[in-house]
Amino acid sequence: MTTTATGTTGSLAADPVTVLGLGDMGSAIARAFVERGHRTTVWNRTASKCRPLVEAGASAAATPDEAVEASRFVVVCLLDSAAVDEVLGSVTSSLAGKVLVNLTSGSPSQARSNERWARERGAEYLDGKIMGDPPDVGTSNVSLSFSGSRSAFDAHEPILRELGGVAYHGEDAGLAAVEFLAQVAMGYELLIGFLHTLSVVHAEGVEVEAFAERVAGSVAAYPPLLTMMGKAIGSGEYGPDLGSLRVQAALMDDLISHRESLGVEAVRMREVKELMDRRIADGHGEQGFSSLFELLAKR
Ligand code: FVH
Repeated sequence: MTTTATGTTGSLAADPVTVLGLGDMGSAIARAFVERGHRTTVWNRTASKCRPLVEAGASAAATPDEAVEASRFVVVCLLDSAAVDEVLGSVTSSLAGKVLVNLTSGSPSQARSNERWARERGAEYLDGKIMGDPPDVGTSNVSLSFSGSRSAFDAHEPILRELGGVAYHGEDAGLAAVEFLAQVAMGYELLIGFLHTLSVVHAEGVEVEAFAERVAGSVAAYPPLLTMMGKAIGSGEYGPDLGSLRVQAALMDDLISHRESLGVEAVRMREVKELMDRRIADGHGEQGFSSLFELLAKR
């Protein structure tokens, strides 16, 4: 039995949509669809989370089946892949001809198995990954990466764009997750390096906040370097970006011994030095930092 606060059948203006999962992100997505005039059906394990959306004009379904039956365009936004498996696994009604858009974070292999699952049931599958905060859904501060069915993406790109900026990464359903996990990892790689560096500054009694301000200024120079290194890796031509490895390696010993003299972790700097030494030993001492990629990448 589906209910709506307004007693009407919802706004008929735009395509009907279904949203499974009304956590912080799922609720923001459902609200964006309601506000843009979609006849929106929602379902959530904890049913009370449907109330604010029903008050906004959505219809609440009592079961995932009922929610799936309500629309051809079905969005899933749950905590993790285990929750997706559980909820989709409980669906018995036909998915034939439907478009399943999974916006739950997860791995490329999970996305590929979801795509197989959906295709075996006659549904088109789009895997989407969200970068951004729930309050920003519907603005360009949220970016969504998609992969999977090209025809589904092309057909439904306008509705996907109602959630934020979108990018399509290819028919391989795992590619959006590749992009997402890499972007998230990039953040952690950068920020853990920053925290390690702050621990050195702190150990020397330098004011961390002021140093962070200075770094915020100096890292502004990095974006062009990142693109340049990408190009170098693409072409295999490694110029002396950041200077030659031979010169950089000489500095690393001081950097490591300084940290160790302060009792601060040096494991990451040791990794960098070890890679530099190997690349120099291989005869590439005049190349730059990007050439270390040759030691990291699985060729
Ligand atoms: N929130 C954010 O800032 C980030 C931004 C980037 C993308 N993430 C991803 O979005 C997915 C949903 O995250 P969320 O923030 O909505 O998460 P919660 O508010 O914790 O809601 C979780 C929903 O999942 C339901 N759920 C959990 N386990 C199960 C299960 N076994 N069976 C059915 N539903 C399940 C939960 O239901 P309930 O607890 O309300 O009953 C919520 O609907 C996520 O992948 C982020 O990585 C968000």
